[in-house]
Amino acid sequence: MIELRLNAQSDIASVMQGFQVGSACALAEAPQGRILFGSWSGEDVVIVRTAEYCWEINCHGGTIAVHRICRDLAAAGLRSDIQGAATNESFPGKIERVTNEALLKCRTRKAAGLVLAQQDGRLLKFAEDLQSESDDRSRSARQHMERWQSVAQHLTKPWRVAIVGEPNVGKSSLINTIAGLQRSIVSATPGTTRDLVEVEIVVRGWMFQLIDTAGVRTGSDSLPEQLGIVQSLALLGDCDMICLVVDASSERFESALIDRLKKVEVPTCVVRNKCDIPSEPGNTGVPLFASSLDSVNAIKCIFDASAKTGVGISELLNWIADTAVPEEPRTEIALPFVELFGVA
Ligand SMILES: Nc1nc2c(ncn2[C@@H]2O[C@H](COP(=O)(O)OP(=O)(O)O)[C@@H](O)[C@H]2O)c(=O)[nH]1
Ligand SMILES: [Mg+2]
Repeated sequence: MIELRLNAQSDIASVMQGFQVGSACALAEAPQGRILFGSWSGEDVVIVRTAEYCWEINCHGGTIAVHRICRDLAAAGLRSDIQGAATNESFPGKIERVTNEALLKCRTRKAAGLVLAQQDGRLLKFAEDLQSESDDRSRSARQHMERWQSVAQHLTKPWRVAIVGEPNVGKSSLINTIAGLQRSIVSATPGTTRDLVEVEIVVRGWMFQLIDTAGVRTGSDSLPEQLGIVQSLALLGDCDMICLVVDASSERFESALIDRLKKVEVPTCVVRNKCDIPSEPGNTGVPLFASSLDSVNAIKCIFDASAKTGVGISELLNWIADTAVPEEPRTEIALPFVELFGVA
């Protein structure tokens, strides 16, 4: 709700000309307490005269709509106050609060730099673009939102990468090797005495959490079942990528695995671990496995690696970072925080 106070000299008809009042009663003649329905540059509003020179303007559409009306009123030289539970925070105030809260949660210099840069008025401009009456402007703002929302969200929380695979293929070893190579581990949750369950790492200034699914509450070592669990996590927005580990030296697969993989929509890579071990003579599993995987859409990349020698680890980390952030945000762009603009 916006409260508008005029003074005795104000010509209500001219200052409020932005209002299109649907009711028969003109604004200037409206008695106190009369509810008038109308619109303000396309925004539905309900206006009530609460005192001789005082008006209540109610609109929906959240803080952006309120801010826009206040801006128009200010441009007409009018003083307005925003009141009421739903809108007691102006949109610029909300931007400041959301970005300050985000800043506190940033754990890399890059994330903090991007969040800080958002405080220069660009989010307000972006909000106006979204609300614009020009189709082109609002369409391109919506496209911008779809493109950058995930990056905005992950400035303050890591992307989650589930490491799945049959027992003994080397999932825990891979995580341990990555943790050992990566100097910027942020946190590590121990599972058993040997295995890490979750490790947070930084790649190119972005945060990632690697999750050892065998260690994580799945209660199941069966790979198809693990994938089912990961898939449900993904549906909950709790898993952004899957890294499927197979043993390159004795590659084998069940059809249940392929069936499961076909249902997975999360970007997935296959790591053929233990590539340091020479393949068993006559092992035909490898090409067979690879060609079966061709039918799986979610699989974007297959590469060889060794948790023992470190071969292939940087490729894996590159794939993870490229998948999360296919295009690095330029410092001047607006990053649409969900808290401000909702979900695209
Ligand atoms: N030669 C070789 N051995 C590996 C490699 N990765 C894991 N291992 C061994 O494979 C066994 C199972 O590894 P682990 O990480 O516990 O597998 P997980 O059950 O999938 O977590 C262990 O004895 C590891 O030392 C690798 O890249 N090369
Ligand atoms: Mg393990």
